[in-house]
Amino acid sequence: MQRALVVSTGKNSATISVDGEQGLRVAQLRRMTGERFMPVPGDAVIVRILEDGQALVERIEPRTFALERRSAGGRAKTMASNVDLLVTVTALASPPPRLVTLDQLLVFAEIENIEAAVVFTKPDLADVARARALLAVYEHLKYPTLEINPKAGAIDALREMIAGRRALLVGNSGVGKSTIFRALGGRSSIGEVSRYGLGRQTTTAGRLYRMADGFLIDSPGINEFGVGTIDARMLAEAFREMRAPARDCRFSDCTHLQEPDCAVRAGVAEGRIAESRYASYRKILLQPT
Ligand SMILES: Nc1nc2c(ncn2[C@@H]2O[C@H](COP(=O)(O)OP(=O)(O)OP(=O)(O)O)[C@@H](O)[C@H]2O)c(=O)[nH]1
Ligand SMILES: [Mg+2]
Ligand SMILES: [Zn+2]
Repeated sequence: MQRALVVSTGKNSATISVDGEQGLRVAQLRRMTGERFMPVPGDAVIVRILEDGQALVERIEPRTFALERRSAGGRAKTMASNVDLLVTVTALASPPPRLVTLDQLLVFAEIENIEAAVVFTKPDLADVARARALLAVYEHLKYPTLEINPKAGAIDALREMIAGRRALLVGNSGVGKSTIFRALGGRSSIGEVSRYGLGRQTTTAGRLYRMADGFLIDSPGINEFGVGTIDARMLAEAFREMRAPARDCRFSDCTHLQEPDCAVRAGVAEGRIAESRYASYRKILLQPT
């Protein structure tokens, strides 16, 4: 029996990186009746290597953190496991930054108590002043924040940030996650044919790249990311800059939407809370689930 890391998964098989081995192997999954046995990238598995070289996944080690993504039908699908750093990726332009997605991911990280970093890409296509202002919002919130151009290979700061970590790249489609993944040494999965035509390559399945003392997972673009049903109190807790002011609202059950003497709205009006963050707060709170 040997330990391995799950790199990617197919229908009845998984591509794995066995501890101490250089290349990758394709391992068969054991069929288990009445039990879900579906590994995801990041899973640590125990494998049996048969005499003919075939590998068989025997079991999945208990997961620490698992990222779940809710589909339109509301069904949760596990995307990746054992991650300890959520690297949110947002393009400064092309596609234009969708800050609700970014803020939703940060809310998710706060609720799940997992570290998050904020990475902005495509500075070469963006307005410098706008980019500065946007970075400042997240730096101010004490999220590790970076601006990189992975297309030009400028990713050293990110390499440093994820050293020794088990990191997951997440963000909207087209923001540069796979470009980052490749620039750091990862190989994109084969058969990535764009659903959107025009020959654009879009990632359809997660894939892990094992690095010294850690790993990096590339994931498909998320276009909506539900954080599930969440009330105003919990949401304001998850917005770092609203936590303290929320305690000073006149009503203890203030939703910070329209109540009088709301300290959160006062913070927005006085410039202590970024308008874009407050707009995300409203959208997340009011979104239909
Ligand atoms: N100009 C510029 N282009 C970039 C930069 N980063 C990525 N790109 C380009 O953006 C396009 C999309 O990049 P991908 O890495 O495929 O994006 P992705 O986030 O993996 O997209 P999905 O797999 O669909 O989720 C590619 O054509 C990249 O070359 C950047 O910093 N500047
Ligand atoms: Mg991709
Ligand atoms: Zn309030």
